[in-house]
Amino acid sequence: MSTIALITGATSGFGKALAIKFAANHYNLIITGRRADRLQELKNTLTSTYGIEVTTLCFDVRSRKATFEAIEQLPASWKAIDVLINNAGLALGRDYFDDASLDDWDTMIDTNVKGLLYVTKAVIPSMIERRKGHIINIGSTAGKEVYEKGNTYCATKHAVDAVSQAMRIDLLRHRIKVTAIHPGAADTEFSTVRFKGDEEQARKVYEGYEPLAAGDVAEVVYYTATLPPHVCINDLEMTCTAQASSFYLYKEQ
Ligand code: NDP
Ligand code: 8X3
Repeated sequence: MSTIALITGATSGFGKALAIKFAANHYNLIITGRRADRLQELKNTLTSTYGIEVTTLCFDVRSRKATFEAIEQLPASWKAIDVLINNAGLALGRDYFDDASLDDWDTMIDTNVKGLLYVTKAVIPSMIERRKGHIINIGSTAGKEVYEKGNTYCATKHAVDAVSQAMRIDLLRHRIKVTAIHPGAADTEFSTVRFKGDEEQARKVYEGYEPLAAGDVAEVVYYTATLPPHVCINDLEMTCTAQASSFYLYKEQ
């Protein structure tokens, strides 16, 4: 079997673009998400366009049980995952700390932090056994700097940054690479989810400048995944040219 990548959150945005990029380069893929119809549609497209093999796993990364069950029931040949891309995640709300919703906080923490930990813990035994593997965590510029009304989303992405550093140290002895990629503003379904379906508010986030596209992030992730075995990009922040950091975004009037 050729190289296998598992991509979480492949039903949209970065995850979908990553699936297309890796499929175009002949990886066999395990694609995950909660929306079964989108997973099936993507599987059909990838198998017919690129002639690769695709397995879909439909589960919620917030559920420890569902996550471990989904990965444990994979046939042995599919368990030999070479590249794990922890991409599933979300922001919910953009509110002052005192106004923000506790439910939104729970969902972000459970998805962005605990979900990433569960998926990784379920996948790594076969990497450890084979002394080979690459974990790529999708963080954010929000994981490097906190911004107003970003409170808990920023905290979850700071956690992704810290966990990536910790994994890199603890998995050294197993020869597993750990890369954290921190994108800035990118036009995906991210803001529609954040603003709970308010398309107008979501659209405003990307007005007046050219944001990153999902494909830009996929290119960079693919580059980090295809370096020689002795080379690892540990930490990489990327933004569109109009953005310097979480604070500085130049919008044309
Ligand atoms: P999208 O909303 O387009 O995609 C998010 C993906 O995550 C979907 O495939 C969704 O699948 C999946 N997902 C969300 N919650 C869960 C869950 N509980 N269980 C399983 N899958 C889940 O957003 P992006 O592509 O932009 O976001 C991808 C990652 O990139 C996120 O971690 C985000 O925080 C990060 N990021 C985004 C930036 C941006 O500006 N867009 C910038 C920096 C980082 P489904 O709904 O089918 O479950
Ligand atoms: C998404 C980028 O700036 O909306 O992680 O937090 S931002």
